[in-house]
Amino acid sequence: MGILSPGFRGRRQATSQQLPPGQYLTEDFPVLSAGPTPRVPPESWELVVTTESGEQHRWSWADLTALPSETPTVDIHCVTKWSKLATTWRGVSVDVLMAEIETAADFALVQSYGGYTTNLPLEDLLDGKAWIAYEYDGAALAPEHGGPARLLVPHLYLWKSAKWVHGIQLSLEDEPGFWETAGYHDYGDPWREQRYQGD
Ligand SMILES: Nc1nc2c(c(=O)[nH]1)N[C@H]1C(S)=C(S)[C@@H](COP(=O)(O)O)O[C@H]1N2
Ligand SMILES: [Mo]
Repeated sequence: MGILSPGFRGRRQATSQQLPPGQYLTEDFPVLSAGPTPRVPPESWELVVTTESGEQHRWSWADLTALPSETPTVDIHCVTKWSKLATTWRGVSVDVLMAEIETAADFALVQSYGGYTTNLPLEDLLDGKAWIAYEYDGAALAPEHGGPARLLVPHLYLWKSAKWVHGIQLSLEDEPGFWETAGYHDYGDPWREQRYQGD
């Protein structure tokens, strides 16, 4: 014993009532946006997944909301050090979208209405770890929190959960997004406190 600190492994489940290192609890829901809130009416909202070969797969709002949804209850962790435990969302698992897509890509660059981008390994979007979320706490997702729909990837710092999600570019190579280019960590695991490059 003693190599792993208590709780380092085996307690990474949602709603573990444990906080990653350096985080504090908040009850309210802060808004963090790098620019103005884009107003995207659901009728004109679209999600486009583009594969490494340039093939595009599109979902309208009607398409998305007709797919089977899930209501994950998860903890969320912002790199500015607030965490919120047991938040409940509704959304479509990224697995459902990817089921119809053939790709050999290892990476995803997620693109938002308004120009924000963030990158992550494709595997971090799969196997029940990520959703295209369109409800929060039983109500339509508010525009300032990313409505009509945002990515939700709760096992990584929340900057990876792109609000107003519009596109996912799949690729063989990792391409840094907005905060990653500005010096934030490429991966962003809160349990390993990967806040900045070099952490
Ligand atoms: N499109 C877009 N998505 C974004 C951001 C942003 O500025 N633009 N900020 C990120 C950051 S740094 C955080 S902490 C969370 C904040 O989500 P919230 O405003 O719903 O709390 O959104 C992430 N997704
Ligand atoms: Mo953040």
